[in-house]
Amino acid sequence: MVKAVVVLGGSEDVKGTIYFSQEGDGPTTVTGSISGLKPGLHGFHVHALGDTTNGCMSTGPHFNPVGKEHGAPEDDNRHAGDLGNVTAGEDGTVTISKVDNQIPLSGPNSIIGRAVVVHADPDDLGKGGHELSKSTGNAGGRVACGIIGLQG
Ligand SMILES: [Cu+2]
Ligand SMILES: [Zn+2]
Repeated sequence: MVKAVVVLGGSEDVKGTIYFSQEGDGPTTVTGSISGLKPGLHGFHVHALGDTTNGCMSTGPHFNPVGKEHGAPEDDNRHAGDLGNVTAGEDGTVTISKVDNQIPLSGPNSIIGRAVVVHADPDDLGKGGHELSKSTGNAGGRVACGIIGLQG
């Protein structure tokens, strides 16, 4: 079992901790919670770089090791980092429970050392018809991020 953790920061109000775990070559389980969000949907992605020297802006684009377009988690044509949306309740909190096959914690496409980014707006999952739909899902600003690190 490989485990990883992300402590989200980068904005005044939004806080959270996200956990990843993977058994062998199986799917990766994502759990955790976020608080301080505006109620509603927020894009939730793995970005390519674990670089927060310029805040969340320096984490690069969506992690995309095999050169695909932006999409929904269940699409074949998606960035590996496309984890869709999280939904904040009226109190601004989210409890995350996802399982995904494209975010391994070891091997050449490992997400260790990369970043999780939470966005201001909904991810349109590539289907919004906006010029940014096929690259970012037009999910708006980056309200929180953190670097994915190994956990014991
Ligand atoms: Cu993103
Ligand atoms: Zn994407």
